[in-house]
Amino acid sequence: EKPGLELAVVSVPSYACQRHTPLLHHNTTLTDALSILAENAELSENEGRGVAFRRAAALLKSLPQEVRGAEQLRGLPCLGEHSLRVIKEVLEDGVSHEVETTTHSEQFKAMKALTGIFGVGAKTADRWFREGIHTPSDLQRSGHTLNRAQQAGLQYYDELNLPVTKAEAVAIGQIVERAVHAVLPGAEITLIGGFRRGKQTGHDVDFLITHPDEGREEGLMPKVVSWLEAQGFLLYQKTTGNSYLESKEGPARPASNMDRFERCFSIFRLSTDNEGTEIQTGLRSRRGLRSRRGLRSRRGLRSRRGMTLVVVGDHAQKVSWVLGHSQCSGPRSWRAVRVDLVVSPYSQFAFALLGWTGSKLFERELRRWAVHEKAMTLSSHALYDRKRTQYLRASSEEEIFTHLGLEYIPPCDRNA
Ligand code: DCP
Ligand code: MG
Repeated sequence: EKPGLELAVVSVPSYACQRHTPLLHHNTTLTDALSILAENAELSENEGRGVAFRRAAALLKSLPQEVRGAEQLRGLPCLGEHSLRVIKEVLEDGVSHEVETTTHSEQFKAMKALTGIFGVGAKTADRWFREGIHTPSDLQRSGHTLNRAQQAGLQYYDELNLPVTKAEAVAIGQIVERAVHAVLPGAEITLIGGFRRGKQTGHDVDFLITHPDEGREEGLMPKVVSWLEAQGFLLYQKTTGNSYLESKEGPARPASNMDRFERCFSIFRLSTDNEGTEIQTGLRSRRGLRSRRGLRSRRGLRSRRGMTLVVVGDHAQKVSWVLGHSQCSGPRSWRAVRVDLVVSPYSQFAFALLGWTGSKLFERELRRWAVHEKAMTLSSHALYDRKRTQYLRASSEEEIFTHLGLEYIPPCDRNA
């Protein structure tokens, strides 16, 4: 026994939605290992296994200090046999054999590369992998017929796999706001997803749109999309209508986790050449590059045909431009960014906000808590009390937590 190393944790609740989980925590070596195994399970469509690893990782993220020995884990929930084995291995040897094997496996690498294409899920990627397609280039050469989303995903592959910065998210937010206010003044736009939880980067930018006068938001998305398209802001978009009312989804069975809001999956063309937009990204304007010529070598910028390597401060980004048939040969003045837009009626706004802030595991745990501990069903549209056979209204996230008998957890502590 090493005195003083015992975690000062009397009891840790077992649902992630009962805990505060900050973005920065003390056990990243362990959670990185577990996340790889979770990812591998999800890519192999073993959802149960994936969730088990995610829950174990989330538990470690919520601990107030670093775990240094397995004895400190005694009595903690969410740590299954397999996760414990991996944790012990990492604590003792610094690495887990299973994690090493996974990261080096051809299948894992290929599945990650292929599902990294926008519009490609695990099922499709697995089918291609079995045909010998391991990379986006293999796919391009294969001559497979791709849908519109996948074509865009392949075309902008490198850029869409660059993290989106907070500054870029803010710049996109300004464009979305202009678009929404041009077609519906008074509408409200909220940044949701990982950025609302305080993340500094994301794989996309998510926005929730609503209007205080219920009903005014109906049919809003096609108008917003038309405005954005006319202004040249969209490289790709697919809009799906609101199907909540037609879904006849009884309160007892909110069939899937997918909600039924009017939604737009898109790829934005974000200008990095705009004098008015201060974008703190590695991608600088052409004019900016020229005037900063003196800084070139210091910042480590090198240009080759079709390839730009930009290193700004500690934020190094490798960008291989997919110039395609474009006539321009210099560095491009815009980048592609994945953006999700969701429209919610005002009366469902609090539920939509809670459901779209994440993290995915936090959401899953909220729904599990509701069903198993409270006999309620929670979705991004509503909360239904099965015992009282009625819907419970809420105009804020705080009220929903209260209905669920949970302590309020702010967005920055939902990073489970
Ligand atoms: N969400 C969900 N279930 C889905 C889709 C979304 O619970 N099927 C919620 C949880 C997510 C949020 O919506 O946190 C946004 O989804 P993202 O995939 O964009 O995830 P994040 O924004 O959290 O992370 P990232 O930084 O990768 O974009
Ligand atoms: Mg997101």
